[in-house]
Amino acid sequence: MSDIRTLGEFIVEKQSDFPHASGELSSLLGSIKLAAKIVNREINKAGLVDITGSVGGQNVQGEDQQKLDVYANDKFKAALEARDQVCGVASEEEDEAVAFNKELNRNAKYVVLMDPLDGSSNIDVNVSVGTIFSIYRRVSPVGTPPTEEDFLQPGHQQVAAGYIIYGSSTMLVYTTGNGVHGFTYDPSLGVFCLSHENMRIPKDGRIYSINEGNYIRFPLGVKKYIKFCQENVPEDDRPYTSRYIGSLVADFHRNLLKGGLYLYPSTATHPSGKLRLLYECNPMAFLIEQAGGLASDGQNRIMDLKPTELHQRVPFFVGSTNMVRKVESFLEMYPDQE
Ligand code: P6P
Repeated sequence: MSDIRTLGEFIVEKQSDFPHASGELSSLLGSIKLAAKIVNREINKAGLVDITGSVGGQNVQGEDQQKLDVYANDKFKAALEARDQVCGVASEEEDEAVAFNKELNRNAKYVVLMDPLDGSSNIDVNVSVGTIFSIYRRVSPVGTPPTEEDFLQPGHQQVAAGYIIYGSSTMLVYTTGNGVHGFTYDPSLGVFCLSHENMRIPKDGRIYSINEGNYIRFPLGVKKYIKFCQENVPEDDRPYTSRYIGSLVADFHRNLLKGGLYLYPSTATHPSGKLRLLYECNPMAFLIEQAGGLASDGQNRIMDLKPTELHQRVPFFVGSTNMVRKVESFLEMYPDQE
C-alpha cells in the first residue's frame, strides 16, 4: 500500500515545482480529477442505460451531440465552477465562452478550455474516448468577468494541460511544465494512482495515424510522406505500420508510449484541418513537447500560433520529433495540393 502515490498526493508533492505555487492550481486539478471520475462512471455503464446515442442537438461544429458529450460538458463545468479557482470555461460543446458569475469565481485567476468528450462518435461502438483540457492564467483584471483575450492566448502561455482516456483502463495524463505524468484509475479504491512518471516519447517511431480515406485531397507533401512510410522499410528496423482509431486521445496516447506520428492535414471537408487549435491541438502540443516530441501545423510550432477564434481549426501533426520533422520536410518540398 505504501508504494501507491495518488494523483492528489502527487499534485501537492509537485506543487513546489510550480512558480508562485499557492495551491489554487492544485485545487483546480483536483476538480478535474473529480469530474473525470464522474464521467468515467457514466461511460462505463453507457451501454447499459439509455445514455448513449444522440440528444438530437448539434454543437457549434455542426456535429451531432451525443448524450455523453452533453453530460461530460455539464459535469466538468460544474466541477470547475464549484472550486472557485476558475473564472470561465470555453468548450467544444459551447458556442461561446462561459463566464462563472459567482463573486468567488470572478476573483479566480484561471480559465479552462476543454473538449469534454473527444471522439464521442465512438461511444456507441465501445471505442476509447477522452477528455482534453488546457489551463491558462487569465490576462484580464481579477474581479471582472473573463474576456475573449483570456481564451485566445497562444499555447505557450498554458500553465497546465492534460487528458483523460476512458479506455481498457481509465488514465489521467497531465503536465504543468515539469514533465508528463500518467495516473491509472483504480475503481475499487476510487483513486488515480501514479503509473507512468515522467513519460517520454521516443525520438522516432514506426506508427503513423491518419484517416487514409481522405487521401485523394491530402496535400501532396502528405501523400509523399505516406508513400515514404510504405516504401521505406529500414533494414535494421521494423517497417512502418498504420494505426488509426479515430479518437485523438487514444491515438495520441499510444504514440506517446510507443513512438509515432498523428496527422490530420487539410482535407476536402476540412480545408483548415479538423482539429481545434484551442482545446485539442494546444493541450496536446504542450504535453508532447514536455515529453520530448513536437507539434506542428506542417510549418509552424502549434504553441506559437496566435489564436483568432474560439473554435478555429488547424492542420495538426504531433508525435515523435524525427517523424514530425520528416513530414514537415515533405510539405516544404511539395507545398501544393495535388
Ligand atoms: P475523422 C473526433 O471527432 C476527432 O476530433 C478526433 O478525436 C479524431 O482523431 C478525429 O476527429 C477523427 O476524424 O475525420 O478521421 O473521422
